[in-house]
Amino acid sequence: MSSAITLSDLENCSRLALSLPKAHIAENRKMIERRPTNVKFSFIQPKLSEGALEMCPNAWPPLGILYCATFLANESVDVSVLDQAAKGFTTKQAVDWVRKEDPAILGLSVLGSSSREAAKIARLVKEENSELCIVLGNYHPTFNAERILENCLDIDVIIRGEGEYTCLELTRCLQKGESLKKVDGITYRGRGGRIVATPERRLVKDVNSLPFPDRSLLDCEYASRIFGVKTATRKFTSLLSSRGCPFQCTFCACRHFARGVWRPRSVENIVKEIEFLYSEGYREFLFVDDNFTLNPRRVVKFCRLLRKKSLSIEWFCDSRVDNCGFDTFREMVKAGCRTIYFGMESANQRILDYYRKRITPEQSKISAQNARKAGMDIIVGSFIVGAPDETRKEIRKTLQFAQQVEIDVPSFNILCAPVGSPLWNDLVARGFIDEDKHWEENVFVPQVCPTAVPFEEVSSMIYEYFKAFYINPARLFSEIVRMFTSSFRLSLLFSNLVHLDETVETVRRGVQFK
Ligand code: B12
Ligand code: SF4
Repeated sequence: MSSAITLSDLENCSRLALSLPKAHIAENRKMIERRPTNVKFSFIQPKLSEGALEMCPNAWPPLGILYCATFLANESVDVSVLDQAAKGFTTKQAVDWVRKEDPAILGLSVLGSSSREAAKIARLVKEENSELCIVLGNYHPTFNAERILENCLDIDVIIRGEGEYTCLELTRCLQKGESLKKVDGITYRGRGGRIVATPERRLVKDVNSLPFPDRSLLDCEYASRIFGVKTATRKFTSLLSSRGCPFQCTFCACRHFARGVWRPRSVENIVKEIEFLYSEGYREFLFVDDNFTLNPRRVVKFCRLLRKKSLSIEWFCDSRVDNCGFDTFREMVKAGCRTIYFGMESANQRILDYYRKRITPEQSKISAQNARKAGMDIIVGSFIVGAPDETRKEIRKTLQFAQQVEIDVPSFNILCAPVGSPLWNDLVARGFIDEDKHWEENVFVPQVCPTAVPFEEVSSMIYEYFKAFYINPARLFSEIVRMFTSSFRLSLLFSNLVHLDETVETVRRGVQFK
């Protein structure tokens, strides 16, 4: 490997600078920030660690590292990207890929369920090349920066929060051999192994200024699968129309990560990205925003502009149940929105209040009815069970509620406490989560909290519910009728049948409630 950054003392890092022609550096002092460089930054989205619950294998492209890599590429940094799970790569194959790419900096995008795999890759890569700079980013490292550096000597720098500008500044800093102290938003091992955290980086103010993530950096196709079932039928990708969310639901770390600020892209900018993707053959789109429908007026404006472009596309998004009415849903349907995913969470106001969700079960009912009336093809209701102190009766009430609301697909989740969420902090304070023990995993509340219904019991309640839901003759009949009035549903059915073996296999791997 040819990379040349010395990591024994990152604050004094200079070998990368020395590896560039000296005359070139001297000549271009002023131009140094924009000059082409031989610094290569490779990114990996590691697969889930062994034993982690796999819900949506190979579902959607890793937009986070695509945003960072595209941003760097636009600044003349050489980049490459690997989605380990989508490529089906083993740990060894991922390490082989790094050897072949031979970067100076390796960035790993990590959530709780992939943190052990990321550490494994870092270990093996460092064994081969101790001079490679290994950087971690995304939610898990943001909230565990010090702990990771204390526990994992193979990792050199943590990028906290949004990555685009920090990656670029880090790259330039390492290249020039300057002190990392200047780079906001990082935590690293400084002189004598002391852990240094620089000040928070400001959030990207103008999200329209960011380049569209270059999906061609990845050489794999995504099928959009939920629990193994294909949810898109044509060439598919995900995209992001806004960042952040002003709400503060207990189970969500978004508030802490994006500091409660919602930053929308302009509708013109979003439509421009869709038009570009359309020209690349993409026809189906999933918005992965934290809060896509926060401003219904913006949604309507987006839908109207999109319709003017007369593109033959379909798209899907999440929505809260408290901010859009029939008229907004109607505009969305007319503009090609086929599937909507509502965060309904619970049928019990007490539990909704505990989650600080600021909705009522009645709002969930009404939203689903409005979406149905507006002609939405598929309505997904997402629920969470297994909260501390939630009773069996309350769980059953939510399961029954999911039968009563106008949804086509119920999505049941057992409550997780992600690091960075208020729930994690609450369970740590109550002594149910031991940070030293649990920091590297995806913590399901019923597994750690004695006042929750035990995990296995919640799982089997959900499993029994699913059996009842899907073999309910009245529901089956209405779903079949809807199938024949919706070309989208028919094509989905067809698409899953054509790849039945694949679908069955991924469902088998994805559904582990049994
Ligand atoms: C799509 C998605 C998924 C997909 C992942 C598909 C994929 N290939 O990305 C699927 C469905 C598989 C998934 C699963 C899970 N997810 Co998820 N997911 C999302 C979602 C909706 C969008 C992610 C995204 O693309 N964002 C857009 C990009 C631009 O933002 P970003 O990823 O944050 O990236 C920026 C920074 O984080 C940083 N960055 C990211 N990676 C890297 C890497 C490097 C090297 C650097 C320097 C910087 C950097 O720079 C980026 C640009 O600024 C987010 C919510 C959200 N809107 O972000 C939740 C979210 C990330 N998921 C979350 C959770 C909890 C999960 C699950 C644990 C759910 C579960 N109960 O099983 C699993 C775990 C998966 C795992 N690997 O561990 C939480 C994470 C919270 C936490 N503290 O970890 C989020 C934030 C949702 C939430 N609000 O709570 N998820
Ligand atoms: S769950 Fe949704 S509404 Fe609640 S804080 Fe997270 S992103 Fe916002």
